[in-house]
Amino acid sequence: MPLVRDVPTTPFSDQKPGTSGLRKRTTVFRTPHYLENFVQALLDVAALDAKATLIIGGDGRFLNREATQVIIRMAAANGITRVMVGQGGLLSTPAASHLIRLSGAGGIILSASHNPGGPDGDFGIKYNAANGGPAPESFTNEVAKRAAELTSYRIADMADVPLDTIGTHTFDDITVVVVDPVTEYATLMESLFDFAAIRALFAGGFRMRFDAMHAITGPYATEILERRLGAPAGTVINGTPLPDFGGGHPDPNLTYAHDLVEELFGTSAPDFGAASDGDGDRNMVLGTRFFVTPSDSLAILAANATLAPGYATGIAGVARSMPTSAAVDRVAKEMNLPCFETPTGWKFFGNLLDAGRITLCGEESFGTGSSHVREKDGLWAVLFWLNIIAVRGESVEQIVTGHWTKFGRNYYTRYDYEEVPSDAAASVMQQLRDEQVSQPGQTIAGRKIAAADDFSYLDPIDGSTSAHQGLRILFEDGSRIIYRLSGTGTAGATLRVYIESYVAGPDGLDRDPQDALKDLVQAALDVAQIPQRTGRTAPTVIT
Ligand code: VG1
Ligand code: CO
Repeated sequence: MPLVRDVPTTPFSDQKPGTSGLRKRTTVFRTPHYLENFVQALLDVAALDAKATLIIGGDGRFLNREATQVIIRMAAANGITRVMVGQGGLLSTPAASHLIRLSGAGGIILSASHNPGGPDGDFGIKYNAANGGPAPESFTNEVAKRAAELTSYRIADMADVPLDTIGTHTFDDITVVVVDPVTEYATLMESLFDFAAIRALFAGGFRMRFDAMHAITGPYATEILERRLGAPAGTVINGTPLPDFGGGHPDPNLTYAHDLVEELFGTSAPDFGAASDGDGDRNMVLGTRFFVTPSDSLAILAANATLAPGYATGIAGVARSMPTSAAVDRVAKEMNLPCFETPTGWKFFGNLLDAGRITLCGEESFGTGSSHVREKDGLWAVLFWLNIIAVRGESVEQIVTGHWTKFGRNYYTRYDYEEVPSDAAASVMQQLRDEQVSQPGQTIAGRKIAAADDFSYLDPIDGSTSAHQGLRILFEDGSRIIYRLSGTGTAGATLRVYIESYVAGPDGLDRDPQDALKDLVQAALDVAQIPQRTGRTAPTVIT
């Protein structure tokens, strides 16, 4: 029996209330006892049965390996007898979710998602429950409370686990099963999509580029796209996970996935481009010189769901986060499907998925997913698109413009102001709330306001309420302006402004979104006095 030590520590109470895990600068996680304190709090609140299996894996960023070893030693000291971990300590977030559902009672995911990594970047840790999804707010608030009162943690004195060696490693008190991180996930994808049709597509000369951004999806995309689906070698770029993501910002958007965007908008552009984020749960989809907004992507997947074998019998319903455009609502209406509007963050979809009320869900922030796991899933969305392209025999652009012709187009843009001083960001929100600057009946940018509120969600499954989820200005013509503060930033505050306007067509469907939304964007900035209050004349990122 290895020695179990009770190590004294000072309490840390750093978790933002309501967030699904802890995301901080790597330097903060390297503060003595900091990681251990949080892990002890997680293990205390999770209170796993001794026979239960704990799944552990991360996105390969700096500290992933060391943290994995620490968690295993702490699991052993806390009476957990079986742990399953991805080889090298790696698992994408959706693959971890799948493994938890297959063989675990819960899991610890090491990632700060799309935030940069490395010694000067960010690190993160979160707990997923037995359904494979991010733990609910009640759990995470309990963890934050526990972390703030802990004065010691338990850790076993045991040898390092050979994380690179697949197989079962037995120690005195704990069995550690090291698995290939890709195999089970790839099998799940084969069960959902028409691999034969996609293979034929590639065999017919269809050209694709997948940018793994030196993050976790490299090994997954290489195995699935190049090996199982026969896409030519080199289809996957930046495919080796690196501790600092090659110095990049592993966020698949038009700003950060620049290699991919340059190629897809260049002269000999391939037919299809896609990228995923640090931990593999996000996706960006591009056609030849054509960008698909994530909100449209969700709507298009819903409208075409039955083309994929995994959804051939139809879908139960759909859900989108509040700031996501209402494009999917129109599809739901046409298909006579239930449609839910939830606060930002995947945990709200979990209850609806568990209850069988929805099959597909998504967010404007490049996240789409389904009932196959309880996280959003980047590569899944990419394979779904490939399946639809293969069956319909149309280009990405044809599929999207055809969709607009049928359903109309929700023009959409998001402005992000990153690292704004917290008090300035708070004052923007406070002013909007207090002074009630937007009133029903008032006209902004030629549009009449129908309602203005602070979004609150009543969970139809567990009856819990989540209030203050974003300020909304809703216009009579269906346009919307939304203001929200990010819950995932690690420095200062990130202010997000979401702007949407609907055009039914048949005219006016092919405008540039920034041009189509110009007046509404200006109005959104004016109403919130963003330049005056934040000193920012331009956003950090426009999507
Ligand atoms: C952002 C996105 C949100 C997403 C969250 C986690 O949150 O806007 O839609 O669910 O990141 O995604 P926020 O609070 O910063 O707006 V990930 O890929 O970091 O798990
Ligand atoms: Co992510």
